[in-house]
Amino acid sequence: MNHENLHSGKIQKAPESFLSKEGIKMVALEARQGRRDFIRSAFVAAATGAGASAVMAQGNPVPVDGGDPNILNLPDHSKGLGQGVATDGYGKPSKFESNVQRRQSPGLTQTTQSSVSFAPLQSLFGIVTPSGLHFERHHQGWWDVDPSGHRLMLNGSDPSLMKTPKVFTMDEIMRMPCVSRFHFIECGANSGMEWGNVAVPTVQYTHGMISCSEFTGVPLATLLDLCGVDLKQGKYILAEGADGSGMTRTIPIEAAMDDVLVVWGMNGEMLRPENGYPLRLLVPGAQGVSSVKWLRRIEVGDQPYASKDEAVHYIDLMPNGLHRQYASIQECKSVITTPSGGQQLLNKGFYNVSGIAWSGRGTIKRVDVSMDGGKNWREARLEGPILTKAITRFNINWDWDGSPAILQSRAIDSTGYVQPPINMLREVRGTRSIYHNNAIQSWKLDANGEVSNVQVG
Ligand SMILES: Nc1nc2c(c(=O)[nH]1)N[C@H]1C(S)=C(S)[C@@H](COP(=O)(O)O)O[C@H]1N2
Ligand SMILES: [Mo]
Repeated sequence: MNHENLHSGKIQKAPESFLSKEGIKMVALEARQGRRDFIRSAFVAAATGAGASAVMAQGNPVPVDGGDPNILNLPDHSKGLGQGVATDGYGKPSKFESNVQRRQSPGLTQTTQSSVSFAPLQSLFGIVTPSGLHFERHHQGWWDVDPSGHRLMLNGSDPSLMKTPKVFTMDEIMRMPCVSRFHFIECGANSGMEWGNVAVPTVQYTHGMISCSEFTGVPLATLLDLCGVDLKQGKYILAEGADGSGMTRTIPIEAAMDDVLVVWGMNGEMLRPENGYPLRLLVPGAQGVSSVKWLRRIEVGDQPYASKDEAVHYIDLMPNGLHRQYASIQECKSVITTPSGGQQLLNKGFYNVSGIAWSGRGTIKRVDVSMDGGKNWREARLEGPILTKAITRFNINWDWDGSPAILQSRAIDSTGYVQPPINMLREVRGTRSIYHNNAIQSWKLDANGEVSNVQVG
């Protein structure tokens, strides 16, 4: 009898024990005889006992030598009847994953409405942030807005800037030709505490104000075209949110006509209320504040608006005392998420060092990783898909010899820009900034395996 091994893609002969009613006994016998593949046979015996399929029976071969003998003790879930389909209608993570949560930083003032929750980057894989773990930033709390009452208005600051201003319902917007794209949203203040040499303990709090999702919506260009925007006079747009924060942001018309989206979908379903349900702006590559949530109005103007969120907030205080304004693009950046601050390596040996990289200007071209604080660098593997203005996952093999180390990652984007060391960035931008820290992050690994946040270079 032949059947397919789904893991190796090879056709294999079924082991004898698969056909045996006395599989478990045979396994024990094989173990005494020191057969290397007895664990696979044990799976076979267990699987047939529980009535499982031959495919499961061909699961991962595990070498026997020194293997955990518990593999031979069948747990209840292999012998009994499982639960029926989940009755709550919307799935939840395993109870064993309940520590994977968005959290408020212990280093920031805890308030109920003007708040931030950080994504648990240390627990995530790949490039997509599960919607329930997307970081949150609210200037005046969030609302679960009724879509049937929600409206979006497009108008000109002067009638000459837009021929036919319009008010859209959600139904009207969702009938339009839509696109789905993966993009990150990163708060301009992500990693902001590090400017002042404050070593925030974990990657959740140093970098957890970035998330990446597949967003679905209509290009803003489609709406602007529909309303007859005058692209000769119209130089900027103002995006306005429907929450009490009076959130308004200026966006250059070139971006508005390029890849800016008016989105309702996030990771295959409607936006979550805390992320702007039912409608938000998404300005790919720009600091998060430009992606106005609960979007209610787009105005076309002929000059920047200098609203409170661009004249008083979201400005960078430079060493010479001047402010840098409208610096909205999130420059190329990366961080190692495993291992990272607060984690502990169990012993020396092999580790898959993993992290994320992104650039507000395009795709990630390369990520280098150093284990000695930036003296030597090795190129990491970039895992696909590599998408523009989205998170890219990188991995690199490492054999830890048990001695202290300093782990760093350095990303290079499609424009050739290289992520800078923190002190190089400080030379240009000083130490008084809050926003736009895209410096290389260093994790110190002690001989006892403890990982902590340090500033190097
Ligand atoms: N209307 C409105 N839009 C908003 C905000 C807000 O408070 N109100 N916060 C902004 C900020 S500062 C950021 S970083 C992002 C955060 O998006 P998220 O909460 O979906 O992660 O939304 C932006 N859009
Ligand atoms: Mo933000």
